[in-house]
Amino acid sequence: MKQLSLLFLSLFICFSVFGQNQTNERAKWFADARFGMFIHWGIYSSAEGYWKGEKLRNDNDYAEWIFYRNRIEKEEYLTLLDNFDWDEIDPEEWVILAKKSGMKYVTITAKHHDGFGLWDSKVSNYDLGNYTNPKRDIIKELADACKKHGLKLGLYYSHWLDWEHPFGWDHTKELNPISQEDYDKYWQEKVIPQMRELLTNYGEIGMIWFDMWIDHSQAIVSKEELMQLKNLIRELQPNCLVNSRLGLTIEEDPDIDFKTLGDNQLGDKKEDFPWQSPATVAHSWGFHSSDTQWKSTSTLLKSLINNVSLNGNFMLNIGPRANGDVPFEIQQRMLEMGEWLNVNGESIYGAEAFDLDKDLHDWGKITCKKTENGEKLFLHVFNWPLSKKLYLTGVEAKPEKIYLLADKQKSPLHFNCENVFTEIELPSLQPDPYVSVVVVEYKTKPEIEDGLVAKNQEGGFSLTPLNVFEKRDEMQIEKKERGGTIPEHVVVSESQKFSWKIYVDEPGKKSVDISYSFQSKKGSSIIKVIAAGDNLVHEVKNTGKTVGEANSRWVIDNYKSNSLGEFSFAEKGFYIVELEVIPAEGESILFQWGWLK
Ligand code: FHN
Repeated sequence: MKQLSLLFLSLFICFSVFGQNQTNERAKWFADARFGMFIHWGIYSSAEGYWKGEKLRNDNDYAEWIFYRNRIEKEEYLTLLDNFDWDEIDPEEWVILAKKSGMKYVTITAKHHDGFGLWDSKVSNYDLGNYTNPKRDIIKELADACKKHGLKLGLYYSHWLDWEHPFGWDHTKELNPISQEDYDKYWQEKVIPQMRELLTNYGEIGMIWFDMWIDHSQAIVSKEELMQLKNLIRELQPNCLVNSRLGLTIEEDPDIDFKTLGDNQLGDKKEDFPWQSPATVAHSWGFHSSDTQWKSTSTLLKSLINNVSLNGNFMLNIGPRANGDVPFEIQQRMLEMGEWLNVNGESIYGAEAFDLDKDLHDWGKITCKKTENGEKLFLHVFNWPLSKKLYLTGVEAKPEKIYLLADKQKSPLHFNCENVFTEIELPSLQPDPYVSVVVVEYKTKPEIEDGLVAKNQEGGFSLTPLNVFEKRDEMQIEKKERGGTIPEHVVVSESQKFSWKIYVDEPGKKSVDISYSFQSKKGSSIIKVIAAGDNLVHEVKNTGKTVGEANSRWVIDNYKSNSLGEFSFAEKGFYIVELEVIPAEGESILFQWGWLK
């Protein structure tokens, strides 16, 4: 009986938190901040991806891994410090760059995997205090600069890996394992006391950013050690955040503050628990002289917006050089983001995901914010429509006012709103570089109509297996293959129905096209479309083969769009479009998508 009540209680908790903001008090500032700076800087910065003329030994060219990858001796590695120009190095410049870029926090590699501390650590000889004269303490300098400029300070601390300590973990120990007891010596004599130093001597620490990407059950570090570390943080700085790469699962310990996605992994679903993507501007985290994979400002800005539109944060990395300089390519992009945020920051800081499906609109992403007078939606227009008309689908309320966020006067944009459909008239020139933001104000939080297919920029409806009205999760969608030359599709071997819900704002005739691949020559397979009280029947035809890639014997099934005819939508309103794919016995139709316009 007791067990049963516990089960009900946990189910109740589960359902009652579902869909609700699960940000704890500590993490509120973080969820509001949305955008932060990551700094990978250490001895490796002066190697610039090369050791004695040899490039880093791994195609995953992370410059900060050179110690391990190129099998460098611990003492010889320190000779890299000879290239540091201490007169030039000024962490305040990084903080100023963060501030100008619109970032609200800075997280630096206090100790990366090489085990070298960027402060004067009393419990290790492998840190800046021992190798600079006069002594430098980068953590202190950065902490002071953050305080001065009003940014939060985060410290990256490599807890699991430490390549310098005899009992720290490096992957060669997979060949010559060390005992749990020896590993615990490293933990008790380096990790715990260093963490104590960092949490005691530098004022308020906003977050400790751990880095461990496998479960502790497959690693040398134990759950008890991880708990000890987390408890120490809670004891010394109760407001300090801890990320999920500490290595405990949320089931084991729900008391972590935010999830960390994979490196450069952007969000793809709305989450109610705070989360963050760590990202690089090129590929490497530490400075690498031959890394040229610079992402554009547009890509980086859209990554930030994407994450905020799903309740996530974006922490973008700089890898300064050994003289403290931040590569021009990084500065340029970050400053451009800062300029954009200067105008449009209201749609990012303190903004949240809106309830509509993340891919509903083809023009961009939506964030929202509660205000004193109601609710604002921020429509981030990635692609300014040629028609100068912006279609917002799925919101069941009449806006109070619509304007461009870049327009200080808030001059109203003309709009027309019917039921769940709002058509906004845009000026012919988009006001901002990269992305412009249209603000839609409502009196209260508007209701939404879920499951709709939005009218796209061309004025049609793209009906795909992904945006069906019902049983979306049950849909067996074959992923695209062969470099995308074979598109996403559903293999239909027995009669199958698909349905979509649309809102028609412009009554009249609309034509329907269906795209599929069919390789049999036998007749009698059909596709039927039912809408607006009418139906169209199409005899499925062989679509033949095509060449996917030139000169490489790349022959693939052809997917072809077929015109089926027209429906007459007599009135404005909601309609269900139903498609029935009916293959003849023993045949398969590969259904791709439908188009209604
Ligand atoms: O191995 C590290 C890497 O050097 C870098 O610090 C990144 C940042 O997220 N974390 C690890 C790999 O995931």
